[in-house]
Amino acid sequence: MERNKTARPTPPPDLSASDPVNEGIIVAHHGVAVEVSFEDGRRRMVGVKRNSGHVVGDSVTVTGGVLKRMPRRTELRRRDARGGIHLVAANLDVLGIVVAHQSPAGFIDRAIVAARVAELQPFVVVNKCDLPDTPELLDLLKATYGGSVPFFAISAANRTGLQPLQDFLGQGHRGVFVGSSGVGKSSLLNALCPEIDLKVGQVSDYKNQGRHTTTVSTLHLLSGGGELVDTPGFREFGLVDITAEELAAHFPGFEEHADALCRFRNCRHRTEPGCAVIRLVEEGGIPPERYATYLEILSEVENDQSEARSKDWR
Ligand SMILES: Nc1nc2c(ncn2[C@@H]2O[C@H](COP(=O)(O)OP(=O)(O)OP(=O)(O)O)[C@@H](O)[C@H]2O)c(=O)[nH]1
Ligand SMILES: [Mg+2]
Repeated sequence: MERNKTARPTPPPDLSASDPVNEGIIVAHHGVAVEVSFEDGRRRMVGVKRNSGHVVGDSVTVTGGVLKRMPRRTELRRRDARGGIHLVAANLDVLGIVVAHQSPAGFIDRAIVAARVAELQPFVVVNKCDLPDTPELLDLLKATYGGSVPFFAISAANRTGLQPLQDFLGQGHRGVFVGSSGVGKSSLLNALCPEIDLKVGQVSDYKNQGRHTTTVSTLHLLSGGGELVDTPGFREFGLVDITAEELAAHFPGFEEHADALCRFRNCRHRTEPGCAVIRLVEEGGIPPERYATYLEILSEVENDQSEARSKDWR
């Protein structure tokens, strides 16, 4: 019988179609592979391209070794000192800003604004409250941020102050801890949930911000409820795609006075007539150093906006 020359060879059976579609969450990112935790509790490493854009917290499906990302509910981005943009994690509800020893100038403010714009609830954790130099820092930070965001004073080493944070996270939030290297993010996670047993830095009270103990972001289920991502330390929380109006609305400390309305709805609190923020600074209701920090961040945001606009024109 003459062969039909136009007939195509029979395609191989589509094995992937018979593979079950497994839904899971990325719980660790190792550059060219991610660890996925599936709904039935299994875990598996799945290969990805370097810089594939996947991040811890991403909901994914895995079919026959192929990973597909689902749309994100929230994403938190930051800019580093060299201008590089990083995704911190995906599908978060809360952002835990961890500090110890010193208040990293502007870091807390930028992180709070970034979280609020991304529709995450920010909170501040002051760790190492057992150390003698902490009470002053605690007073300063509490006065600055205590009225704006949930605020927790903790010693991971002595396990004091943990219960209020446990109650907060136990409401079912997925959160992330960010902050400089050595502030005790991994130690806090271990204190909240000892089974996690993360590696922590060697010296118990070192102030060296240069050494990184955690090198990979990892997501953990807390036994008291909620989920937390531990991240490698970083010092820069540069804002990404934030407008001056968003900064003006979300800068911590200004929202407390939201009822003292500015004349203009989109007031940037710089030179506008009838600005309630400027009036409050003059009357002593807002400390001048907080206003100075605001103006510094406002200039950055305005520069970014005009750079973005001139790129659009090119
Ligand atoms: N005194 C004191 N030391 C602490 C406390 N919490 C953590 N430390 C110590 O601080 C050091 C750094 O802790 P880590 O948990 O590794 O800090 P980290 O923020 O995870 O650091 P990176 O992973 O490098 O970002 C370790 O030596 C801890 O033992 C605390 O509450 N009090
Ligand atoms: Mg760590």
